[in-house]
Amino acid sequence: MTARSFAAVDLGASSGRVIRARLDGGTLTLDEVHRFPNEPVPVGGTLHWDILALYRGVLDGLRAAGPVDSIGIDSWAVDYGLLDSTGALLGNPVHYRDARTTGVWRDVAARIGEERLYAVTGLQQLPFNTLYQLSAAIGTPQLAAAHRFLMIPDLIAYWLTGEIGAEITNASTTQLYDLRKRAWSSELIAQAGLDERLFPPLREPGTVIGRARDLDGGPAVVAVGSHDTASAVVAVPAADAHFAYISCGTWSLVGVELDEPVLTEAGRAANFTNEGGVDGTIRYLRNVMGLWLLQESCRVWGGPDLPGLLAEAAVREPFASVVDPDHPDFLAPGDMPARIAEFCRRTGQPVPADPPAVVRTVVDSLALAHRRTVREAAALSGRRVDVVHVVGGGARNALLCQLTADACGLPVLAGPVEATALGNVLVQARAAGAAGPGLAELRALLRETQPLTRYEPRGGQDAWSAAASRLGWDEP
Ligand code: ADP
Ligand code: LRH
Repeated sequence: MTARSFAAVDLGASSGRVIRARLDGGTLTLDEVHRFPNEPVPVGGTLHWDILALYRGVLDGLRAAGPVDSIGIDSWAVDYGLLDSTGALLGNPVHYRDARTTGVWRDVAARIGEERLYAVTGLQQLPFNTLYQLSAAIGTPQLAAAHRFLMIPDLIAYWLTGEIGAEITNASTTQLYDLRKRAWSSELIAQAGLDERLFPPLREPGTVIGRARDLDGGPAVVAVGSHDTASAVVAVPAADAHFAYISCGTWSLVGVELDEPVLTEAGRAANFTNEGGVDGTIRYLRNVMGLWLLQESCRVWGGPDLPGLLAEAAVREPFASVVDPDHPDFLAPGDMPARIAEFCRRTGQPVPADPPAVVRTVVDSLALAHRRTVREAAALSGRRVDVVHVVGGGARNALLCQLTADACGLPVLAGPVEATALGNVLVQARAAGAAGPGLAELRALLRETQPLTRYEPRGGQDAWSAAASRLGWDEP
């Protein structure tokens, strides 16, 4: 079989990258050809993505990648751009961490009905779901002038190819998508007071979007799991169905992969989400605030050496203080160490005295949240979990992986770090007839080609239970 190469454009909340992958028989190699920062910009009190800087990074990366068989694009979920009737972008896309939905989401959810929203979309309530962002924009001249709504990867694909469409895994994060009909929800769009004509035709992962007009040779752009978490879950190197995953980067997306959604009242009350995965799978998971707490602390400290800081944190006292990583105070950008200190003060715990102590508090707290969420995912779905896969940048954090194994009382298999790009590439490779056919075969290829690190649980479950009860968490 001839060698194939594919380019994955992966836009994460902390950085964008273009990765070239080469698939030659049973060998799969990755080469990061370009990485660029993703730095949001506050303008007039609103936090924006710097979408043109990101697009420039995409083009520079694709040019550096050279000739490829195809290109796939993924990014974080929920955010979007609006096009006018000539196809021009109306304003810069707004960052999901912007405060404009804070006062909106509860009212909209109450008006439509939380039970109905969950029955149709299966989604967790996050204040920044697209439904709430668009609701906050109702009445603005920008929305009035909008002709089309495009999510971030669909916008990049449109700029590359001129083709309009909405890829389903990312559409499933909008809270305007009917999970079972696999279509935009006319009912919810109407109830939200939006114009259904905004929403483009849906496309499935694996379909050709068009040709990248400005690149030499005009390579094909292929739809992948354009929600980064959908691509990351494709690249979980699981050997059977009894696994939980933690897609661990800016967020920790913690859950199980299912064939059917779980739309129970218990799942809704626990704020579990049913996001659409590749091949009709369901990503049954909950968002844990993730390494954002660490990233934002490091920004405030002026960018210290992360591996050095983690090594110091590893020898600090465990459980000195723990925080609930999902507390709404931690969502917006700002002085994270000060917010962590305030949480500790409020809950009568010692305030971490220096950066390694803050890092230890964050890592202990994330491992604790991983434990709670893995247990809940298993209990709510009825899926037995024998192993926890940690993929994404967090797989490089040995302290977090070990503590997650300890906390869950299960082995952790860490890697691949670039799971999202790999999932993106594998769906392209399958569309080209060079891999697959099923997720099982794609994952077997990963197990054979990607380095993975195993962490065994070291016991001490009582200490984790005690830490959970300090936060008032009921554990299943
Ligand atoms: P995203 O796609 O959301 O931007 P990534 O999957 O790239 O996130 O993960 C970024 C995170 O990976 C960083 O916040 C950092 O905590 C972690 N990370 C990156 N490099 C290292 C490292 N050398 N050691 C430990 N953690 C790391
Ligand atoms: C991770 C992610 C996550 C969403 C969040 C907005 O990058 O896509 O799945 O909930 O960003």
